[in-house]
Amino acid sequence: MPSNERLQAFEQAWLPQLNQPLAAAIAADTGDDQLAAAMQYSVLAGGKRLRPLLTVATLTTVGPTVDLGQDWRPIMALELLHTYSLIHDDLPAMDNDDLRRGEPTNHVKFGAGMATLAGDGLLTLAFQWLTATALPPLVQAKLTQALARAAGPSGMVAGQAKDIRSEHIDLPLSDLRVLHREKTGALLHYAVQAGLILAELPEAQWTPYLKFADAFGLAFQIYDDILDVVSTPSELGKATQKDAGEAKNTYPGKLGLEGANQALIATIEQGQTALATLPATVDTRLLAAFFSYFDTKRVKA
Ligand code: GRG
Repeated sequence: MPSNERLQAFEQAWLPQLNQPLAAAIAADTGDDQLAAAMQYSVLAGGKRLRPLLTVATLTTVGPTVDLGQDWRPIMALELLHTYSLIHDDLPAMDNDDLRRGEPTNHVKFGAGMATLAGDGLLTLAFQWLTATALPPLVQAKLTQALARAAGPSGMVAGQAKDIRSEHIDLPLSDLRVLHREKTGALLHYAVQAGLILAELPEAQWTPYLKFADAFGLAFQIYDDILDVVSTPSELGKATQKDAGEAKNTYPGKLGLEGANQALIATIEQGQTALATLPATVDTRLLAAFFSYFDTKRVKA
């Protein structure tokens, strides 16, 4: 089966299970109706659910059959946290964007104060959901530690701080890689790590999976930068051509579109090489299929 079809079949099998309980679960855990509405608005606005899908794919690859049962909330916690980061990133004090996931941004709809609180609520609820089920206490503790490290001041928040500070400053490519690793890569790293923790795979066996995750994360950001240049707002559901306008540091800005596409192809190859180092008994086709998300033909040579 071609990779893109494998990924589509996997998405079709899992998205309903991941999405269906979300609205009611957010409402059940939120003590204010307007706040719940603001939180639900962005979570239900139609994201790809790439991060929880990566967690389930890792679990499927490592473990036996996956039955989320009552335990889907620890997996969707990451989507809550990711959505918080988008809401806060869009705020007037940050990127000041009006369109996200094809809809008006949270602050356009609810005002900046309520949007800030919707983000705060989602960030906090993510940690509540990590520890809300009957998973073994050590698994809960490891998930909590790993998500805090990925999302907080040693990960995504640090990357966002660098991003804000480096506008109108020309960063060397090596610094840009660090920024991307923190801002975008850390949550994708965690997405795979969460699958390894949930599967209770011994840490000595984690390296190839995490190398795959880190290559996927860098490729994801390079592709996001490429799409900003080559797409229209209606294709992406958000503003485009923003990076150049704001003199942001990007791969296309530093290497040109073709150079960025070459870097994307090389990064995908690194991820595939990492998967190839896993024992032959591990079926890596599902994780490898995630690379079909990147259309390297968007940029004509
Ligand atoms: C506010 C602390 C804080 C951090 C914000 C996520 C983020 C950090 C900034 C968003 C800016 C950006 C364009 C990052 C590039 C990668 C990215 C996170 C894209 C959006 O993720 P997708 O494509 O979105 O998975 P959907 O809507 O499908 O979930």
